[in-house]
Amino acid sequence: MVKRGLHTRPAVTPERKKFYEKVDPLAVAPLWERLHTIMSKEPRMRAAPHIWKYDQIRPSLMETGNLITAAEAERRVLILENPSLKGETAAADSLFAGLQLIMPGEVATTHRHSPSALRFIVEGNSAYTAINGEKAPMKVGDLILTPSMVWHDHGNIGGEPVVWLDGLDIPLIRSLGTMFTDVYDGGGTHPEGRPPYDNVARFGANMRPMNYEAEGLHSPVFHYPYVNSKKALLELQKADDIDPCHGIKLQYINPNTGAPVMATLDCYLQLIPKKFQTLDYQSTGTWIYSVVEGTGKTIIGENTFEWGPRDNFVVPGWLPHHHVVGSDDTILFSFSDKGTQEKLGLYRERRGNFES
Ligand code: GTQ
Ligand code: FE2
Repeated sequence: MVKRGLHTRPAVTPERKKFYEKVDPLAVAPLWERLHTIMSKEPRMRAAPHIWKYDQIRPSLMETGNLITAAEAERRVLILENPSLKGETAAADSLFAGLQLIMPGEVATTHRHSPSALRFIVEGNSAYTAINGEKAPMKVGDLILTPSMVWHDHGNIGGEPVVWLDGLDIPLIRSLGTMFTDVYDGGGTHPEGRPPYDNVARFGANMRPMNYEAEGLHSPVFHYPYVNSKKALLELQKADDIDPCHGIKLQYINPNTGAPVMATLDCYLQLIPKKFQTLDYQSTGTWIYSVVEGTGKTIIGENTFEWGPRDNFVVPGWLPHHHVVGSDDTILFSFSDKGTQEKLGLYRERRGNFES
């Protein structure tokens, strides 16, 4: 018996070539010519790892403040576009990321869409996102959700520019063919809803209104203030219960179910102590990081990325990676398609020292 490698391409004999050309107009094609390109022993992502250094991008981002208004742009965002996915409006195979700027006095009008979105505040404390008219004041390090098909607008009521990281599931929604969008009342602003922090009070204190019936696939909390999440991490540091791969890594959850905050986006905040070096972690998930505090570097396969506060980097699926933290305790925000993959029974991970 002939021993063959996995999915090798058979020889293209003149006879076969002629056949392939002949059947092409029938809209059929031989799978044995393709198998080696579609099947791989392990995942091969199209996206390469990449880092966006905030200091390098910030001057250009601020320049957009004069280049176009929030009103004209609808959303004034510089896409964090992976160089290996040029023109595809994506930071990775399954995830979109961008840096959004809103200038003092500006409003980004109300719309809604089937893609889910998250905001992680990077700079400035004077903006808000309104969800169905309920304003969530944006403070550096806060996580704010705009779940699928929920009305949202942004505004800046202070005197400083405000920047946040946008994370969306756009590549996934595009590939599923489930894109829907609506503009509110020809571009206006949603009427005032519940008071600020209402959702945090109602659902964010490990309590909820009596007889509340959960609905939807997303968390009823849409604002996770940094003061709360950072406090949890600092308290947990006392327990000295440090995961070798992740340090102290907390998942933001839907309090009704314990599930990820949204059906297609899964968010985390982690503390890695100073001088700590994590063990390699490899998962099918794609991870996009935003550095909140501290400096260090992340080794992703063959690449080393040095980072500090406000830098963003992407770890595409199945690349072993570990973090090396500098002389200060470090806090990293990240979001992922982990939750999406788990719903489909596809998520896999490996921890520690391994060679493929
Ligand atoms: O702020 O509503 O980066 O709808 C991309 C699409 C931001 C937003 C993005 C959006 C938004
Ligand atoms: Fe939006």
